[in-house]
Amino acid sequence: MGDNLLPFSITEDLLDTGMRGFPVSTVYTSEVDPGEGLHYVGYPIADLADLDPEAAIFLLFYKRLPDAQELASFKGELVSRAKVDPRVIELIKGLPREGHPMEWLLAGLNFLGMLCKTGKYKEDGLNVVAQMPEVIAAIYRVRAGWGNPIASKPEIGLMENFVHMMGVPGADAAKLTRLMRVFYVLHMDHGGGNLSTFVGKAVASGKSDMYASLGAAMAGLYGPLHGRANQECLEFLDRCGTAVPDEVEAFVRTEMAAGRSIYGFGHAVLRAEDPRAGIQYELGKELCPGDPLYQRAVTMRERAVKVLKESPKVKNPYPNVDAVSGTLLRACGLADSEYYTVLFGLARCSGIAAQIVDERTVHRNGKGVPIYRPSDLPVNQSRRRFKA
Ligand code: NMX
Ligand code: MLT
Repeated sequence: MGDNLLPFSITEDLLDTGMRGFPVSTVYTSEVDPGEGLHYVGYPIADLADLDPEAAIFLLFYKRLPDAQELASFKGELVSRAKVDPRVIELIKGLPREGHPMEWLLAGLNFLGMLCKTGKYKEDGLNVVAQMPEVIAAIYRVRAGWGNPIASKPEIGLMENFVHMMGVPGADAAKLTRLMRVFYVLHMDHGGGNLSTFVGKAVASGKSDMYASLGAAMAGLYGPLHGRANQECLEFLDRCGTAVPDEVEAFVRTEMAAGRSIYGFGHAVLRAEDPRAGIQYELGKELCPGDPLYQRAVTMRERAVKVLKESPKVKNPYPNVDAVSGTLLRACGLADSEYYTVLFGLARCSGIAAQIVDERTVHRNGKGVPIYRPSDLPVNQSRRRFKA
């Protein structure tokens, strides 16, 4: 097995578990407690939800909250990095409508990498953070057929500018901005072991650049059990078609019996309701209390949990970050659920970029962690043994 540094031996029953419970790296940005949920640099997420997104980004990159002067200067820095090379937007305009918005996002990251990379992890990481809003807004406008991209005004603020560039037809910009600010902060980071972050850091460990590493991470986020669960969850609520508690419960039972996922529920690490879900249920009371789809999600909070608790195999029956986010997005004007994962990606790129910067430029006194190369337990090797 090569260098075995573990103080215990790995047996077959510990494998094929998706590495549950195996620590794979040190992480300075965030921590996920099974009971209490997400913390950024020691702060519970509930205390940060109303923070300026720029202050939360500063926190993940510098491991402390900025004072007023530092925040103003960091916002200025992001403004100075915000200009996207116009060739990237032109290339986005040529992408096929058949592609999923996340496939467009992967292409957008590739275009940025091809045309704009400096090869320095922190530099590129902060550039991605500053430029993603314009890239995602362009993806939305071009693919949804809303018209040409709208000129960026980065000085108005990261999410304020994003909502401005989206120019969502018929949307209440103030409400959407309020939602996107909270949505961004909640979705930035979730420890180091979640699929997209783990993959992004693994790819970066081979010294791939920031853009390629984030592209790999976003490919992981695209999966319906991971980031695309927010799209799936909205479609699941649409199919449910009712907010009547007994009917919602019957729908969940039918889905379970058919072997389908109950989207927005369960988690690999959490063993209680995700505080990010709780924050969004509360936000719904402010933004769209009477919205029928929101009501459906609220009923689901009670009845899906009841049904999932009856299943002995489900370790966590409670709502996760995706349980209600789509209902808020739709109520605030973003009707098409196909785009919800790019909004997750917009935020998650900042946390993954911060973790990649740490792993590549801070850990081991700045040398970075070595290339990821875990071991495996060879099975069914009889042919090789026979030959030997
Ligand atoms: N609906 C149906 N089955 C479930 C659910 C659920 N919500 N949660 C767990 N299970 C099943 C799971 O598929 C597994 O079945 P099997 O043994 O037949 O393979 C069994 O229960 C045990 O799974 P757990 O150990 O409780 O959960 P695991 O860590 O494997 O998976 C999730 C975690 C999040 C992938 C799982 O709970 C799930 O599929 N949830 C629905 C999708 C979702 O909402 N994902 C979003 C996660 C957050 N994010 O944004 O990334
Ligand atoms: C999340 O935000 O919940 C995740 O990225 C999924 C995880 O932590 O496994």
